[in-house]
Amino acid sequence: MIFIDACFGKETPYTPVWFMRQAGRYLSEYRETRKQAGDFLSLCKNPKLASEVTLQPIDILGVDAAILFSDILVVPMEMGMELGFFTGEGPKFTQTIQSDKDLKQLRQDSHLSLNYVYDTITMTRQKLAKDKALIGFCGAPWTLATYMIEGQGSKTYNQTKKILYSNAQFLHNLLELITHNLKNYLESQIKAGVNAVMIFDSWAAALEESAYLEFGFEYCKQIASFIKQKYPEIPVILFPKGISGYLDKIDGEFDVFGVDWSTPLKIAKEKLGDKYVLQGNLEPCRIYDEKSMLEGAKDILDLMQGKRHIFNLGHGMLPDLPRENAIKLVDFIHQYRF
Ligand code: 1CP
Repeated sequence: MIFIDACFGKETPYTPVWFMRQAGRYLSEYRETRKQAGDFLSLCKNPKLASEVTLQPIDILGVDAAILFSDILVVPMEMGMELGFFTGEGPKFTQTIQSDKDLKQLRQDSHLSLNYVYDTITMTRQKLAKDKALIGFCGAPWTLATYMIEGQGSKTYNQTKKILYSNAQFLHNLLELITHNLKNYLESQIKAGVNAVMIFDSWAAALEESAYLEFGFEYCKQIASFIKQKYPEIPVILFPKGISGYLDKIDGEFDVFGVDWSTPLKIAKEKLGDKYVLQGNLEPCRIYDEKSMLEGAKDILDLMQGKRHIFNLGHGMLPDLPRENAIKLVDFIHQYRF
């Protein structure tokens, strides 16, 4: 698999490419399958339909890897938190985690209730071409903790940060519990058939450097080490979004560093390019305009020269991006010669 070879820094005939959130509302096929499922959570819990959606970008765009269709929030949900997805508002938990009593009620073994995810993986791996990789994923402990404490997405993360600065031990206890759940969850995904795993720390930039290293990145590293020690053949990708100010502090046992669009790729290459394969980092909004998109892609490819690089966006596809351009982008990357 070209994608897996690239994750380990091996030479490949072309730069492999996939897009974060490549399955989603910008595809009419996705909207149709979601309608069939009823709603977003029912789609996640229906292995046959979730597998269909996972495969759509492979057929439509021709990307080199599929990413499991699910959501990072199924883990807190199966730890015992009631979750709803509301149109226009996004995900919301009915209760939030505020006290030791709340913490005690959370399950340690949520991975035993996520069979719908593993069934989606097995079904998808059976249908996926042998040269295409299947990526499994989870949210990072810090990013999940923000949803569990705030109850929903947040602009300021003030409740989570209030706890961080006034009751650090409580936050560490929660992060440890989430980390424990995620290790077992990713291991179960690997046993079900994923070829690589990715940890999304989407809200890393909410924290100052010292706080992120202690409450965020440390737990990503623990999960990565756990996976690498047991499954050295499975690449681990970390995506801590928005931490370009202290890339020199990044270390740990993982294979690929996901570069977000706000980080100049040149700087990521200088600071991390020898230690990790880099994945990224086209600004997704460039896809609105073909010329801007191809210019941005060319700059990235010319900088990386087809070495130790996986092409991706610097964050997820947006619901109104034109699919025709996304198809052209994949072609452009596959045709590019250095
Ligand atoms: O159909 C819909 O309207 C629901 C939109 C949607 C989709 C398509 C949500 C709700 N989740 C997903 C799928 C999803 N989520 C994937 C599928 C695989 C793929 O990439 O194609 C993945 C990997 C995620 C991961 C995810 N969910 C993240 C981390 C990645 C990122 O984009 O930063 C986060 C933060 C979430 C939470 C979430 N789920 C959905 C929404 C709208 C949100 C964000 C809420 C917020 O703004 O806080």
